[in-house]
Amino acid sequence: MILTPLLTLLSTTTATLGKILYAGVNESGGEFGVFGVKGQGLPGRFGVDYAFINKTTVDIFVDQEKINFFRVTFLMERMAPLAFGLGARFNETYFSEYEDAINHITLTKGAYALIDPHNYMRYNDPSSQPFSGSVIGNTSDPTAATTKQFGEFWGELARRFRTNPKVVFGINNEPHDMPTQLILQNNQAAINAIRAAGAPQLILAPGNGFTGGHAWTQVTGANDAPSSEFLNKMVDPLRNTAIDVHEYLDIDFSGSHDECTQPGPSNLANLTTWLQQNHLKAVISEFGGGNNQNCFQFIDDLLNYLASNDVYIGWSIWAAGPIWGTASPCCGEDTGSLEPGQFNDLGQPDAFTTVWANAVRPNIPKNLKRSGVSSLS
Ligand SMILES: *[C@@H]1O[C@H](CO)[C@@H](O)[C@H](O)[C@H]1NC(C)=O
Ligand SMILES: *[C@@H]1O[C@H](CO)[C@@H](O)[C@H](O)[C@H]1NC(C)=O
Ligand SMILES: *[C@@H]1O[C@H](CO)[C@@H](O)[C@H](O)[C@H]1NC(C)=O
Ligand SMILES: *[C@@H]1O[C@H](CO)[C@@H](O)[C@H](O)[C@H]1NC(C)=O
Ligand SMILES: CC(=O)N[C@H]1CO[C@H](CO)[C@@H](O)[C@@H]1O
Repeated sequence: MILTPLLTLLSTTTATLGKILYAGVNESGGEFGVFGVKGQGLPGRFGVDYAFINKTTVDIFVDQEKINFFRVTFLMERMAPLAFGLGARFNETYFSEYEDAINHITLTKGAYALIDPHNYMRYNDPSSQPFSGSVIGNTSDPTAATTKQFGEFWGELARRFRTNPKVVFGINNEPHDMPTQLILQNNQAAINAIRAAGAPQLILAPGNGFTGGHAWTQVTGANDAPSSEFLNKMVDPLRNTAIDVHEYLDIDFSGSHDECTQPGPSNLANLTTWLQQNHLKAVISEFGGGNNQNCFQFIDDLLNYLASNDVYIGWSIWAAGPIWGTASPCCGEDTGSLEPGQFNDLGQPDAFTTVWANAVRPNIPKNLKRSGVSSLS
């Protein structure tokens, strides 16, 4: 019924589209306000502890910058409260606040929105992310949510968005320090549930090691198998799933240093080969760099590399969002967030005026995907 028209759209590709289909920015804030003490900020106050977007700045990004892609973070412990457990029962207040943000981006502005449960594939204690909380599907941990529950959660989320062609489903933010096979299982449960809900949109699936592109073919954590050994085994009946990759350009790939020293192109080379060999595509949904010429060059190099390699279909830089204040989501106190109209910790204009203007804006493709169901092509 609903599936049929969307599927019809899915099969119509437009010849004039560029190779990079999606380009944009992270909208971070929906996961804020829980850090420190266990239970802090749950459920939290909208507009105080957490917020999703500032509609005015989304409008600036779409109308003036012509981007078409926003990754919008939220916290699973708020969407599926601990009192209910992970699953299909949502906090309707939080959901409607989130839906309002997604609808503004997609229905009002016509851009694509990547739905991002910002949970590191963990659930039940976000107070010390990325390390707190039980790993989803850990059968040795009686307090852990199960893979089945994770599927139920995704089935419900997908059901609620299945008629909106402009959403993209991001399975989870940055899994790490867990068996790579379990990431595959959880990803597969999400894919199955999304498709069973009748939702045909693009899905982005993460790997291990904070889904770092540079480490795709490497052991991560204590001794977790490389993402490359398992992430080519996912099955999507609609063949509309891509790999979700994060790639920072500083010394330890964390995005916490001012200086860029890790070149994107050479660090992504093995991932690129793996994607080609496995006929897969990827979106770099997080990257970033500081407010300095060296980083501008590194970002420029990265975005040029993505543009010139077929396997990459999109990117979103970390991060804008309504409640960063002067805090720097990336790369030093002189950077600040990418939110238009704000200031950095030194009281100077934030990264929208510096990093975005120097390194991102010149790389925004003109022929981004503007219509149709989110897809690989
Ligand atoms: C749902 O979220 C709202 C807004 O944050 C909050 O006031 C309410 O207590 C939450 N309900 C549950 C069951 O968590
Ligand atoms: C799974 O749970 C067990 C028991 O709590 C714990 O020892 C183990 O570290 C957990 N595994 C992961 C990947 O977190
Ligand atoms: C890329 O693959 C080669 C060959 O397997 C390996 O020697 C090298 O360490 C890998 N590079 C990275 C960054 O993982
Ligand atoms: C939203 O963004 C606009 C434009 O930068 C700014 O003037 C306004 O203060 C912001 N609103 C909030 C609530 O931050
Ligand atoms: C630079 C930066 O803030 N990177 C962060 C990107 O988001 C993930 C998830 O919140 C963090 O782990 C990174 O530190």
